[in-house]
Amino acid sequence: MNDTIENLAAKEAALTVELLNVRRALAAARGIPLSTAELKSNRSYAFDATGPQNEVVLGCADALARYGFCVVDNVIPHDEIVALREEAEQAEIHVEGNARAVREAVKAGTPIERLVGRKGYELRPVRRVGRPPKLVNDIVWLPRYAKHLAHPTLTAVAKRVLDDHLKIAQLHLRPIAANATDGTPGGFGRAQFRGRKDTREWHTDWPHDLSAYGGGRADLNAGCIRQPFPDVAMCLVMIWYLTDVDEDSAGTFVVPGSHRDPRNPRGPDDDISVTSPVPGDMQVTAKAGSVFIQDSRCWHASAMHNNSGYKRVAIVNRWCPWWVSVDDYAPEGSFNTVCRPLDQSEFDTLPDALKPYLRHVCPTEADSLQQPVLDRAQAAAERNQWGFRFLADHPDEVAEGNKNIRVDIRAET
Ligand SMILES: O=C(O)CCC(=O)C(=O)O
Ligand SMILES: [Fe+2]
Repeated sequence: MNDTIENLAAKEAALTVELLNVRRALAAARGIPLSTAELKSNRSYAFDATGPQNEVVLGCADALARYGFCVVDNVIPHDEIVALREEAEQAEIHVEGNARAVREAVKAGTPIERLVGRKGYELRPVRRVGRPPKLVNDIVWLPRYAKHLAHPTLTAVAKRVLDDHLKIAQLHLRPIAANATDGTPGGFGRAQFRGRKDTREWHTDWPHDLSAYGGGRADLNAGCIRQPFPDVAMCLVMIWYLTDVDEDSAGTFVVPGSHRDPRNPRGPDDDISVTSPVPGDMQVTAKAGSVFIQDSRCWHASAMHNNSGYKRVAIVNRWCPWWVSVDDYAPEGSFNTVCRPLDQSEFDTLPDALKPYLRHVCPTEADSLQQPVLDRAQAAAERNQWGFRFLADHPDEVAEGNKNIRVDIRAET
């Protein structure tokens, strides 16, 4: 019976290989793709919003755990897409114009606090006392989109994966230019690097964005989880495509399964080039009106080429559970996209379904934990009280009360 450590280790290794093979066979039998090529062509990362909600939610949660991303098709009704796209195009002009005006005024020497309330500058006070104002939340220019943002299936996915009380930590547009008539190539990022299909801009997103928006600058660094990342989903990034996307029209690049890899494209010790393709990477394919959802740990990139002839129009939001400190750092980050604020009247005009997720960005709106979080705390408090009632009522049985509870201290390996 008393096997040697060597024999036991050899048995463990053999069983591990067998287990892996059985799992692969099981995955294949269940229709789960084993290669990126298969995943790309069968789109088993995608689910139809018009299907039964519980199935869509389970499918998305499973895809997020397995691949690090999923797509929900048909979130926006077809007859709304053009209007939302036009609204986003107009919003882009407002957002950029506002940021430019504020930047120029600050550069010319006006303290940013003095621009609040001045015509031509849309700045709002933030919740944290002593912090400078920030650019207003982009949602003020997207009232039509606001009606769709708290989509019941998407919020159910986010609640299942993250927690019951959610915050929209960031919301912004992410257009990707088409080829311009002056010869400037389409794509994301600096014009000099655009146009090539064989280059990338790999990163993971906040709070797993290793350079944390500010690098070594204490005034701009928004914080980042330390490597290796714990295996916990802390943020879901939702990209609402308002144009069709594929390999020619700026579908998001992803590396399936990368959310669980201890390395990171920007990891100082990980020997990865952020600008080179990664074997097994792929671009998402989706119709306008679909929403791409990814775990913030998934390695991904905006396409640096766009040969479709049209600009990609998309809106990004980052959803976090209540326990992620979405707005504590980057004390001078007036221009970043973190928790851009709303004033009370702007908050009041949001659709009721959206309010719980943006309450935290309105400084005059009271913010507290939401009902499901309270319910589970109440259940825990009652369970705690039960233990003390048990002690009071059955003092002779207490010592034996947990005799069936076993906690295993043996290490996995
Ligand atoms: O443009 C895309 O498809 C990806 C955008 C992205 O990476 C981001 O906003 O964090
Ligand atoms: Fe990103």
